[in-house]
Amino acid sequence: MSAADVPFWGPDFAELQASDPDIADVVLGELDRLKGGLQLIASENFTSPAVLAALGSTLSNKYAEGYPGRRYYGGCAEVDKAERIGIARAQQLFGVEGAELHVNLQPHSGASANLAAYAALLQPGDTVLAMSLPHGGHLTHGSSVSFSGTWFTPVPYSVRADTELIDYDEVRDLALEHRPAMLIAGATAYPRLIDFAAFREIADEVGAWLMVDAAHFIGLVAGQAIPSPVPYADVVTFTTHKVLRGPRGGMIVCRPDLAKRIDKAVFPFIQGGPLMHAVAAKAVALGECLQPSYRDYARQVVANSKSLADGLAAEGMRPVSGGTDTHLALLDLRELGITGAQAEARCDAARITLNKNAIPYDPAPPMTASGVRVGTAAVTTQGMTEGDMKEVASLIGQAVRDEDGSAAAEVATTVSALVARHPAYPRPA
Ligand code: DSN
Repeated sequence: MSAADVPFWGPDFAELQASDPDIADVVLGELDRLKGGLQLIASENFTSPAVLAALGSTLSNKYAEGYPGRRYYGGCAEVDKAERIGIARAQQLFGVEGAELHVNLQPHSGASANLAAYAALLQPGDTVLAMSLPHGGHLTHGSSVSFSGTWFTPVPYSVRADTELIDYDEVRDLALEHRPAMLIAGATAYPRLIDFAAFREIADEVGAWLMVDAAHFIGLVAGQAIPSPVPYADVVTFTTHKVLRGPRGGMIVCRPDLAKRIDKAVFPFIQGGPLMHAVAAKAVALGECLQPSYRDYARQVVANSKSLADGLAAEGMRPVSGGTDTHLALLDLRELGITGAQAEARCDAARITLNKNAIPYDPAPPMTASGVRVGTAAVTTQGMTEGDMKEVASLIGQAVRDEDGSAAAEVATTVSALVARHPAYPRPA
């Protein structure tokens, strides 16, 4: 195709600079921030240029309420293709031999996916048994500030105080006592594998639905680095932008007999028109996950996470539960005498981005917190391996101990040198 044949469409940065230099500066500033520092927020990643191209495409213009072949608007032939391709890829990626899998690519976010699952399976007031927020759950798992704790009756389960692991006996006891309509497995700050078979058994014993919120770890499932919840759950909800490395958004997979309930809950119950540019970008990301290189990536994410947790332990930060099996680690900072909020701010000053996080049974309030959470999805995308994680751990150790800020510039310089060796979004050769 000659240059003249390339269709004029999509992201044109020169056009943005010419027509809106203020926002163009923000875009460049954010790219500098991403490229110039260490990105260790466990729920973030670097999407590929192909995903970004689909996101910036003219598919954003299209109204397509409904589902492929059954839309409330004309002109949907092309976006129908994108959605069908994405669904087929998700079925290939997450499907289990011999069983059909229904896929909904339209939730705008993980919270929307969860709201749709509640709407599909529950009545207002129903009881939901889920991990408590301070122990690693999510706002949509029953917090009083979310629909989940306001319109439904939450019963929280915790992790054990001694092992900091899910106590399946407690989950079962609570289920038998409260007879929930739904059990939720899945968390935002739980570094260990979850026993989905145990959850299934408890759900069956009390006649509850089992929803798995797999947002954090679904990318590791896609890369076959950890076991899948799909054979056990009635419904699996997730975001597409964490380890999965797609665009910001949500997705649901479920048993085929729940397909109509889930689809109707997503549209028209909680959402209107789907974001077809995001649906297409999800399809691109799912295609990338089907490549053999993505399996190597997922395995490396876990190897890096273990290495980073070990390195941080050597720096005096205690890994909650003793370590990690996934992409994230949660560190207790109390032995260092600093709070999570202080550590976050000191790391920020050294161009290391991570987040303060409550640890189980945290004596500090959430905005202070006694811990930090780190994840290795983004640094692994930029090609870092276990040896780099040792350096990252040492840099975090130096940053968090930097009480007066005098070391921040020097740590930042070393961070810059490290990320320059593994550039995010390198210029094409
Ligand atoms: N806010 C996300 C996280 O950081 O884990 C979960 O939705």
